[in-house]
Amino acid sequence: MSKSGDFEAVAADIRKILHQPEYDDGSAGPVLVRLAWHASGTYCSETDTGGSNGAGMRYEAEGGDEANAGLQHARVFLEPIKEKHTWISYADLWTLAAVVALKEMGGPQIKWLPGRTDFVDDSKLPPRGRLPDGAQGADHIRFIFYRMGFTDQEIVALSGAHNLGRMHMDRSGFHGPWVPNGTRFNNTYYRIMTEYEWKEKILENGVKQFVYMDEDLDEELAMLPTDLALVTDESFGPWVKKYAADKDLFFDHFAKAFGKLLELGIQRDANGNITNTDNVKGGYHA
Ligand code: CCH
Repeated sequence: MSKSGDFEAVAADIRKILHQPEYDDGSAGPVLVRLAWHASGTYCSETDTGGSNGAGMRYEAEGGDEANAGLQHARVFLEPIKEKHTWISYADLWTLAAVVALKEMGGPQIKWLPGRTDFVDDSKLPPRGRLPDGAQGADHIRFIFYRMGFTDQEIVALSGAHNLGRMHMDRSGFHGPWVPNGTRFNNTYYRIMTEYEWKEKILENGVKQFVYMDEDLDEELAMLPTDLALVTDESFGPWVKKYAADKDLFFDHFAKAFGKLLELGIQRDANGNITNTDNVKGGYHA
């Protein structure tokens, strides 16, 4: 147990659970980043619903969305930390874990503010289907990310999180890592996206993705149709090229966009205190 509000103590314990030799490529980091993204990425700016506040993914209504398959692994990694630091909300823990993991994997420092609660406001619950479908193209990506209030540049920057981790057939239906070293944050994703010749492949489950293999690789690399849609799109494409050429620019833009993602749906006063979580009627606490 730590003193209430000692986020540094929580961050230190998050660092300790990142190394998971038995899991995937040995790191919990990528799936923790995805947990924070899926918690936040349900936001709709027009209706002010969804977002990380409330940590609704703990419950079937949101957690059962097929897009969230596999994210229970991330929540299980974090459970001992929640048990030790009981005062932190799940919503803060999930978002902080991503920020800590990104930094530990060599990524940029991302601005993070606490204050989310685990109060689930039924009127803010996102309907299913708010998260992107990797089988689609540029129009779909815009439809999903514009709803959250992101620009084309921010969409391309955020997509660079696919420098991390891998796809799992039993979770999403897709298979394989995007880059050879998916536990280090880098701009490799953009570089290989433009440099390599990606071939269409239909997996045994009928799912279409794109792959690349050569003799120096231990494993075939993979791209989603949505990933490659970024290269050919008139407005996304120039940002892919810029981030491929300039890692610092990518890190800077990624840090800003990811910080914005974690704040979707959260209103704060001048001191950074959240102003829209109190006095909500009709919800429930964890
Ligand atoms: Fe993603 N992502 N993502 N993604 N994603 C998957 C895995 C990760 C899409 C589809 C998929 C973002 C945007 C998109 C991560 C971070 C981000 C998988 C494989 C699919 C499919 C899941 C599995 O099988 O385990 C699509 C489509 C889009 C946009 O159009 C954004 C934005 C972020 C974060 C900023 C990370 C990290 C992973 C790896 C997870 C792991 O378990 O290794």
